[in-house]
Amino acid sequence: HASTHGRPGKPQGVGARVPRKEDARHLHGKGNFVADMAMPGLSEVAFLRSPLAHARITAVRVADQIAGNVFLRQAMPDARDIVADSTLPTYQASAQPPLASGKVRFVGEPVAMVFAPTRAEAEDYAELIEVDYDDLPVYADVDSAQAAQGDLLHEQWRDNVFVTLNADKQFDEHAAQAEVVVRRKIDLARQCMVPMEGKAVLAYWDHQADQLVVVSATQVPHMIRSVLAQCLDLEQGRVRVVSPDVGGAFGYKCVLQQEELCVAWLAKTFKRPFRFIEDRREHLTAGANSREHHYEMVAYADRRGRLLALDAKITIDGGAYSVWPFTIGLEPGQAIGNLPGPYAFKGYRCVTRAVATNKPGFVPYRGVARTGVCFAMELTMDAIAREVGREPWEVRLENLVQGEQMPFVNVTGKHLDSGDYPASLQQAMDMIDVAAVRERQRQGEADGRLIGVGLATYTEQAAHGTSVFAAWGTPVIPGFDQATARVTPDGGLELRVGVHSHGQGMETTFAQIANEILGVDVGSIKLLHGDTGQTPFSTGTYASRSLVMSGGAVSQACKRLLPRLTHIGAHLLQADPASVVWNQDRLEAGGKSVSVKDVADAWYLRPQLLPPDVDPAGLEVTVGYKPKVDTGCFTYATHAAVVAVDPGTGGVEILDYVVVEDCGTMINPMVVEGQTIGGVAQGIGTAFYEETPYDENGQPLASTLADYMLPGATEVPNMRLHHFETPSPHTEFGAKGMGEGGAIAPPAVLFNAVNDALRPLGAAELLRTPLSPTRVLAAIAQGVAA
Ligand code: MCN
Ligand code: SMO
Repeated sequence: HASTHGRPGKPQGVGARVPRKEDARHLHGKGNFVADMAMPGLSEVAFLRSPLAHARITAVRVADQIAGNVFLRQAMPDARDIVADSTLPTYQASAQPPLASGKVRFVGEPVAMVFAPTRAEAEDYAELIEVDYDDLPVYADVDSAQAAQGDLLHEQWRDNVFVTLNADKQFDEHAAQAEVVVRRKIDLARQCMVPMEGKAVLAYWDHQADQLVVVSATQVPHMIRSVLAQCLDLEQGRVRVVSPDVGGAFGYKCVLQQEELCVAWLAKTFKRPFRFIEDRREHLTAGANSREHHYEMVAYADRRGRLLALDAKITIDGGAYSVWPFTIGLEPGQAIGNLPGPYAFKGYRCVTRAVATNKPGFVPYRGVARTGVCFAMELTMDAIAREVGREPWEVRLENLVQGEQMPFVNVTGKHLDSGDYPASLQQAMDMIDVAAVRERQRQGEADGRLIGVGLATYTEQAAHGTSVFAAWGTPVIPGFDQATARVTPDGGLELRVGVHSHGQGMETTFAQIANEILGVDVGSIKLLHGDTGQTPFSTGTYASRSLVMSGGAVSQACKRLLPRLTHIGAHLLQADPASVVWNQDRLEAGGKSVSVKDVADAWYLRPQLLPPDVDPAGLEVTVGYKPKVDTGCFTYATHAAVVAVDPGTGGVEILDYVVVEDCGTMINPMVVEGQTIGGVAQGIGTAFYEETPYDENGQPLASTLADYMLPGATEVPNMRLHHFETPSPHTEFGAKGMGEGGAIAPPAVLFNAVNDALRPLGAAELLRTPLSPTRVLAAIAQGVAA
């Protein structure tokens, strides 16, 4: 690894491989998750869920002995439906009731809510509820939904389309120059996120604060407070949202979940504690889905493989409801804007739409639309290479934005801020040794397997701000993020941020930022996060924004504390403030020194020692920050893999996997590597294993982890990572966000590698996730037959 070891004199500062502070707690089983919490009088909640994908509810019968424990939509008139509105011109908003009302729109939609002292009892009660349904036509895929006549998902809509977006940038003039035209249909399966902890929420009434407290496994506590206050008709000050330890989120927990609203309503209504813990079956069948994109790509290129224009049609299966706050508009918005990725072509036409179907709603998932667009773009790049008879990397080198062109505004107006994309490709080729792979292919493998190499380069727009979100039309638009930094009476440091760390390691990395500026030992720095009662406002953790935004605010807050500490410290040393120097957390002058602790001691307990002109704001700062531009910073990477395909069984083994990534200055390279490796593991799942299939009646076919396959330790190979560190010109320390990137490229890389391996057999190209052995064998059979 090209590693950084902290700057001289700053062994815990920016760039240091500080072990994660949070790990000791988790490794010793001391984490505190919603399911760990105990409370006197706690009731557990279960939901009766729809067995049908699209039907009218004609009657509900609840046995008398459980009537007091069961709630239907009409019992909650004071709760509003969840409506994620958008300013996109063609957008049609859905109204998602907390419990189905009148009709159901997907299998698993909650119809009734039941509480009891235990979850088992609540489930038993739910079985005593009888519901009569009248079938409606089921739209289980985007084609049937778009062809619908009458009986739309949402009665008042024009058609079953949430939103349509169009782009046309000098398409005709550039396409007209083309010498070759390459067409591909490319599809990504529907899948779930499967965090270790599903959705979990506990709500109670704090009588002392006269406040509804909602303890929720969420990435976005402040936003959940806003929307719950709105949906429950409470003042914001009457709601506190706390996000405790969260067992992975990956986007699933950045939206309001209807169960969250239901449980909060119970606590508001009955002024006592209620809890809901999603089980695995609920997650896989009724929880949110993601990734399902369908592409029709037409690439116009010259004979060298230089892409001149791209025509793309992208159809996204949005499920039944648009999620709050991002709306389903986020997905086509990001897809249409990010499809060109790292490439410099000039002609672009794209129409993308999100279609409503009778499936659970579509939630952003690590990488968001970029996993889909990278898959489509990179498979198309390989298809162009085949067409013009060149190596895939040669074609990419023709098309990538060149290092000396940076900063570069691409065809969709993305402000690519820094870096050298071709250099990352070259580095990945060197590490994976493409020449050696080609030689090995010529020799053939003793065991009869076929070897293939694949690569993909992508951009990861991260920490994008106000203008970008405004263009996506979402009701929540991030602006400044704030942080509070406070020197505690014992000389430690307390940081407060409104984002939430649920595995990203911010308790460590934010402490490193503070250490870089104030020298306080990382062990004495405490990060308070994820509690609207204790932290300044932030829209939360998503879009790989926390480090740049909240970390930037931490940096700014510490920089404002520094002169105050210096001023008091110099006075204690009886030195001229201009003559003192900081060495770690000690201030030195004339052979004497005082520590941050001494300064804190003076401020809190010995005010007689303070300088007469001391700043009365003391040792606490709250400051807002956003980067110099709000167009985001563009992390990028090239991933490359070598695979071996067994043409007899269709089995694929990953022999080698390399990542060359550039997220600007790394705060902690070990954390960056952990984030990358975790993301790649998820990307391997998308490529090879994960799928939530639905039959034509809208019935989910993978309802347990026996049917829904996840990669385990044996499916995730060791990876070799290499870092470039091109600082972003727009952010504190030049750091760029990277939390999603690992999950973007693997499907593209692995499909390209498998297709490369299968070429000698004349196999059909594999263009649809997941890449199962059955599909590999079918591609071989199809190709040979053709
Ligand atoms: N980091 C760094 N140097 C950089 C960039 C990042 O050291 N140049 C560190 C940061 O300090 C932080 C981590 O890497 O500790 C990720 O930072 P960032 O890129 O800002 O991403 P966020 O913290 O905003 O996390 C969100 C991102 C998203 S959107 C998803 S989805 C995702 C992901 O993070 N979900 C995760 N990684 C996850 N990791 C875990 N374990 N669990 C999830 O649910
Ligand atoms: S999918 Mo990540 O929460 O942006």
